[in-house]
This record gives sequence, C-alpha cells and structure tokens, in this order.
Amino acid sequence: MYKNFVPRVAAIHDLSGFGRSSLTVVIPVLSTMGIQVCPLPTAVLSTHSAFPDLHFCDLTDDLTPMIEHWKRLDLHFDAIYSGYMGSARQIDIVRKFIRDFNQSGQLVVVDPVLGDNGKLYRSFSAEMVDKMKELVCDANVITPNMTEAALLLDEPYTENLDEQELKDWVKRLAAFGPQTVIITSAPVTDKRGKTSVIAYNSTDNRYWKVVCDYLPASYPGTGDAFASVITGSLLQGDSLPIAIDRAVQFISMAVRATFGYNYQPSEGILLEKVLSSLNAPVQLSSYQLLD
Ligand code: PXL
Repeated sequence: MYKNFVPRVAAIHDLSGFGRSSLTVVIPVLSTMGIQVCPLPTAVLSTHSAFPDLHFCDLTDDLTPMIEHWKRLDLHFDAIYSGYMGSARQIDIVRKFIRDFNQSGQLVVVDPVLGDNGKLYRSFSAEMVDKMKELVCDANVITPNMTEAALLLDEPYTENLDEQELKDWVKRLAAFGPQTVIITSAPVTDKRGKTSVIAYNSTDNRYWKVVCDYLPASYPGTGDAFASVITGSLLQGDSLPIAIDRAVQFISMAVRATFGYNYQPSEGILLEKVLSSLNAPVQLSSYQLLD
C-alpha cells in the first residue's frame, strides 16, 4: 500500500489575497499541524467576498486539467478537504475528484461554505445550495455553521433551537451520507453569552457538545480555521470530541487575541499570533456527551 511520509491533504478552496480566509488560513493551520497541503484552487480573488469591488477569477475550467495532471503523477491523498466553491458547476468536478482519488481509510471533509448570520454569501445563488446538498453526500465529515445547516435542511434560519432540536438537525444532516456532522455557532438557549458546537457520529450514534463564551464580533475565515483544525486533528488520530475541543479552543484564543484591538473585523482573526498553540498538547477539555 502507498504511504505518504507526512499526511497529505488535497485542499479544494479559493485563494483570497487579503482578509484571512480559505487557503490563506487552511495552509498555515494544517502546515503547523504537520500536514502537507496541496491546494486545488477553486477561484482566485483579490479579497474574500465581504469586501466591495473585489476582483474574482473563476478557475472552474482550469480544475480538470490540473486534476488530470495529478492523476498522471499518481498522487495519493490521506484526506480531501473542500470549502468555498468558485461556481456551482465546479461541484460535479469536485465530486468526480473525490471518486477518482478515493483510497481506503481516507478522510473526506466538506465544509459546505454557503453563508453566515442567516444570509447567503454574495455571489451565491439557490443553485449553489442545491449542488452543495449533493457534495455533502460524498463526505465523511461536514462542518456547517447554523446558516449552512438551515440551508441544507431547507429550514428557516433561527437562533432559537434548543438542544433536542439541534440533535435532530445533526442527525438529519447525517442522513445525507456523512458519518460525522459538526454544526458550529449553535445557540445555547439556556445560558446567556454562550455559543456551542454540536456534533453527531452515526457509526456509534453519539452526540457531543462543546460550549464556549460568545464575543460580539464576527470575523470572516473563522469557519475555515475551525474546519482546518478539525481536519488536522482527525488526521493526527484524535477522537471526534477532542478534535472539536481543539478547534473550539483555537478559535476562542484567536478571537480573544483579536477582539481587544480597535481593528476592522473584515481583516479576519489575527491567526499569526496563535498558530503556534496548535503544537501544544490538549490542555483542558470541556466536551460533553449528550444523552
Ligand atoms: O470563509 C469563507 C469564505 C471563503 N472564501 C471566500 C469568502 C468566504 C466568506 O466570506 O468570501 C471568497
């Protein structure tokens, strides 16, 4: 069997030059965690899409020739990890990539990037939502935020779901195909000033929850950092609740490192200040098993 000396990930995300999202977050996080990142860029943008007047180069027509070259090189990937798509049409190409590069024991993480705070990201349409519903079927692990979970389930966006309803959402998302569903920015209706991550693994039928403090700020790219830590942690052999704990702690630390400055949130979390913490052993773990 083929073995990479360092775990290798095919990272199918856009490259946004400014604003700390997508590949400019995925690469440093996974490299710091000792994982080789091979980017397959879905688009090149001057900035992420929250800035006005950005320049956008769609790479849909370049993906297949790039993938064909990788096939000629007979590359093997321990994980395939996708995020922001440059077009809805790309999703069929990415699905074929997942089929063609499939190998046993491979991790397939799909972060179904569609929107945040109840809204679709600029430049996305209902067609992107429909295609994303197909892409999540091919994953082992998906990491939607509440907005994306609602869009995938055709539910209205709400911040008022209780724990039982959140358990229903993760289970319904697992019915699309992925064994593991992790919903971020999930509400904690019985505690003020808190937010949570809720997860479900269909192979052992267990639900997990990690609660953390909510700070009133929203930084683009935190979802990318979260899903990247999950990918790195699972590749390092961590259990699902430990992977979630590590990702929550990393994001909390990054948000706290950023929040105290008088700073434009659109520039993203100050990732560079906290990257090295990814090398520290898990210090304190706060996950709960839900009944
Ligand atoms: O963080 C998700 C993301 C990725 N890529 C681009 C984005 C966003 C969110 O705004 O605009 C281009």
